[in-house]
Amino acid sequence: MTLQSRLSNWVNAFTPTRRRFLQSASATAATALVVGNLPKKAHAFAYEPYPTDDELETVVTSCAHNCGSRHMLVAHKKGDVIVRLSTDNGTYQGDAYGTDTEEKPQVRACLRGRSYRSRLYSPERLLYPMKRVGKRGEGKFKRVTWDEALSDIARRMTYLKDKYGPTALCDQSYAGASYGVLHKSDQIEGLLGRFMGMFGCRTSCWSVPSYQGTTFSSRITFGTIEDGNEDDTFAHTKLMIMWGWNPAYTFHGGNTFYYMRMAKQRGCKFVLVDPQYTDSAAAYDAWWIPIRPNTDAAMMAGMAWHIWDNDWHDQGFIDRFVQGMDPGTMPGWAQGQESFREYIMGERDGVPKTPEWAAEICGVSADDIRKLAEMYATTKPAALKASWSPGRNAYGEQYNRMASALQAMTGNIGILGGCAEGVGKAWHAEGVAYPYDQWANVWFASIKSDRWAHCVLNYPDVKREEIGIWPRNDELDGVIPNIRGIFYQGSDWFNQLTNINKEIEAIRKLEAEGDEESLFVCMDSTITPTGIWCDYLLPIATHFERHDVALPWYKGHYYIHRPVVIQPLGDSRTDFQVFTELAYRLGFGPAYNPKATRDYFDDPTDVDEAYLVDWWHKVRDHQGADIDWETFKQRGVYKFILSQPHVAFRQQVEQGVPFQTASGKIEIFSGQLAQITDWTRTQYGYPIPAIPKWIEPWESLNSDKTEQFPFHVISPHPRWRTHSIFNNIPWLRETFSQELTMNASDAKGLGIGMGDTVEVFNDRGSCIVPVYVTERCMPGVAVLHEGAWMDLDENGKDRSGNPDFLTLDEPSPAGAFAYNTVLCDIRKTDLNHRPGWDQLATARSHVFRRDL
Ligand SMILES: Nc1nc2c(c(=O)[nH]1)N[C@H]1C(S)=C(S)[C@@H](COP(=O)(O)OP(=O)(O)OC[C@H]3O[C@@H](n4cnc5c(=O)[nH]c(N)nc54)[C@H](O)[C@@H]3O)O[C@H]1N2
Ligand SMILES: Nc1nc2c(c(=O)[nH]1)N[C@H]1C(S)=C(S)[C@@H](COP(=O)(O)OP(=O)(O)OC[C@H]3O[C@@H](n4cnc5c(=O)[nH]c(N)nc54)[C@H](O)[C@@H]3O)O[C@H]1N2
Ligand code: SF4
Ligand SMILES: [Mo]
Repeated sequence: MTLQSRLSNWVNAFTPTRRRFLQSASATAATALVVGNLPKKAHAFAYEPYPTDDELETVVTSCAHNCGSRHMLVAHKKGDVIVRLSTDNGTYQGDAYGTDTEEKPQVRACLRGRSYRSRLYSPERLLYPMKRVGKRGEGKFKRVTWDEALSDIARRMTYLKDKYGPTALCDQSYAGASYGVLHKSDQIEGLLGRFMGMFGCRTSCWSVPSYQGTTFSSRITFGTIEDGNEDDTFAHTKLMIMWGWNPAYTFHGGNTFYYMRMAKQRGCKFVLVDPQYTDSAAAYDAWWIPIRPNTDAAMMAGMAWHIWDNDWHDQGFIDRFVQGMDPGTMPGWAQGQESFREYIMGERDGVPKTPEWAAEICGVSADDIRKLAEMYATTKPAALKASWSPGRNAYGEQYNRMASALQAMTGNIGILGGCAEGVGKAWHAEGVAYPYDQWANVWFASIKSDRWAHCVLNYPDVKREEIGIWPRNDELDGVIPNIRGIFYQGSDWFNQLTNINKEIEAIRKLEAEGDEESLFVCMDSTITPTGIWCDYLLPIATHFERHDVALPWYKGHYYIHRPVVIQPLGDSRTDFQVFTELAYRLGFGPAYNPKATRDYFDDPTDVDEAYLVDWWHKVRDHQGADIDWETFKQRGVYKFILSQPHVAFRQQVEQGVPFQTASGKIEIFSGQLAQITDWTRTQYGYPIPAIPKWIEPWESLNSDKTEQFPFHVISPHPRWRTHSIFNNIPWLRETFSQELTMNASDAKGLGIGMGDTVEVFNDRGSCIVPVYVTERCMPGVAVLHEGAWMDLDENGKDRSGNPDFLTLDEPSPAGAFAYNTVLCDIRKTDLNHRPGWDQLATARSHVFRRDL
């Protein structure tokens, strides 16, 4: 027998033909009949076969959310119902089926995107405006009309502004609706900021949970957050160090894995520095270096020492492009101040940051630190991809700045196959289609985002540095905001910010002052944990139900058209419609949405299209897109072909264009920081050294607090969710579940076995979750993914396993959320874990949908 026929016999043996399948199906049905003794006719098939694509209408659109990428979804619909979703197959930009090249890759959806139908039509979908009737957090609402909801909200906004001033309402919108050009949710370009700014009442939130430490580092060092290469450059690297980066789970671009596999095929070596051995490490056969969380800056300092000690640094690069790397590159005005090299070699403080010194702190052996330093300094080109997670820590900014120093001292910046990330924003998209003018991002106070509860609880006895007030040049400078309410738009921040118990305390404090004295509004497409704590829930049309264009996330160079695929479900409206209508009620409708008239609330079609057409003109004029709007709409996607791989700072390094810093150089010694004299008058509040330094975090495996709380919890991002989005989708929870991952020796020490349920707790809170026991996580560390929908029991204990009951709301000076700076203890419990609200869907929708 040939191999071919052996194979086909083998395949046939396992593939039921339709006939065989029908026979066995009716046999099962017949058996059931006998058992049930019902004289009914057996049906071979309980439902109609699926319609084929040619019976359906096909519409190209994109997936959404703050998930690390932006992929194509293709809706196949019957009437107004999406019956199937597929993704890019190469044809939608007019190419042959299967086109998928290095220059023009397909943007294929991940498992979350492909399950989107179940989010769209989920029982948790919010269909009507709802008004709270129980206590905050109790989850009791009644259905109201839009008119009732918006008149009451407008009235209460006016009351709060008049009584408590222009800081009374806090904007906590975030990136849930991110990366559309028109329907935006975020602090800087979002629709809510402009709405509240025009209204004249807004406390904004300036620190970003994702990467404030990293952003700070990129801006201080390079003068920009656009320090990223496009993903195809990874295919050209010879050494890839994944530092706290797990692209198999947390995407930072749509096709990262494809290009990294290409690098692997071309002989690239991979290293992972991470407390856990990740799927990315497994995929690329990486050398795993387990590191104690929140000690990365120390390990990097040890590497820098070893590189200098062996003269492996690129002095030519340093002399041309870097400020303050060594005494010779210090600016004239700062002569005599400590340079980075002096710090590392211990010339001022008498502590050389040797690999041995670092090993004590980070738990990696000095030999391994030396080995990695040598690999990085002697392999050209080499990519040190310093991801955001290790920066989501106390003094996380120091880790990212230290990484930039390593990248610069080895001359791996601005070259193909190198890497300067950092934030990693690469190709610059034309991002805003709605009126973005002098009213955008107007605020009357701006604070570190996870300090609102602290501010409410301690008002007015709060020092400006405690909440990181951003300075102003007017009489409002330093005014402590009197926060009386929050608008959540595209954000589940009540569930996602640090120290949820403190947020609960704050919201209850306001509630105790009476219903009129505060206002919490949640605009979302589903019922969310945040919504449960709000006074109004406003149903928002999803990106399948409104007209927009999707931008790529931090990487990628394409646009995807998002038509109205189906009509908005229930009574939902777009965010833009809601703000426009509210603006009319508050007296500034025409200014807020200049292309609209009052009937925009009923039909946004022409106005949205007009904004998008204007935007496409900009794309054509500024970016050279060579098709018109109608053709773009018809194809659904426009992929730019770049003349060469996009490498950040290529022009600076190849042509001597100055960097965007004040000195025009890569500032390892920051001129800006060096000149600050009164830190309390900056948004940072507390001192930050002018050069990158190791600073001991307030809790870690090295601190005394381990006697009480011996485990360090990190909370990376889940593969099966985008933060909290998709937590209610059973399909996705069948792929992965919320678990506490811990080392086998630790579990044994606690008498805990695989699958046991534990309580993870510290002095801030606790949560209940099952355990996954493994060797893939280093001893002393426990991993608990962020984004579970908090689910409090009658004793106020979270049964969902949400790590933000454990995190501290004390941010790093530069604003980094310290999500990964958490000690805790773990004990076995009889309490049961509740994985997702959909288990209670019937009960929940009853509570939410009945008329109370
Ligand atoms: N412990 C811990 N906590 C963390 C993190 C961590 O690492 N550890 N990471 C943090 C990070 S980096 C982030 S970015 C945050 C994310 O925090 P969030 O931004 O709060 O998280 P999401 O779950 O993405 O919530 C977005 C919400 O927007 C809604 N939404 C989506 N589209 C639209 C729309 O068009 N309009 C409106 N009005 N709503 C829409 C979604 O339904 C969802 O409820 O979480 C942070 N929390
Ligand atoms: N699937 C999915 N993808 C996403 C998101 C999502 O929710 N789901 N969210 C998106 C968003 S908004 C963001 S901000 C990014 C986040 O992107 P990242 O910050 O890169 O992602 P994380 O998953 O938090 O962490 C990545 C790795 O860092 C490790 N790590 C944690 N603490 C430390 C530490 O102290 N030191 C070291 N060396 N390693 C550490 C974790 O074990 C994990 O393997 O992801 C984006 N992509
Ligand atoms: S990575 Fe994000 S945009 Fe892409 S399919 Fe998954 S959830 Fe959707
Ligand atoms: Mo994020």
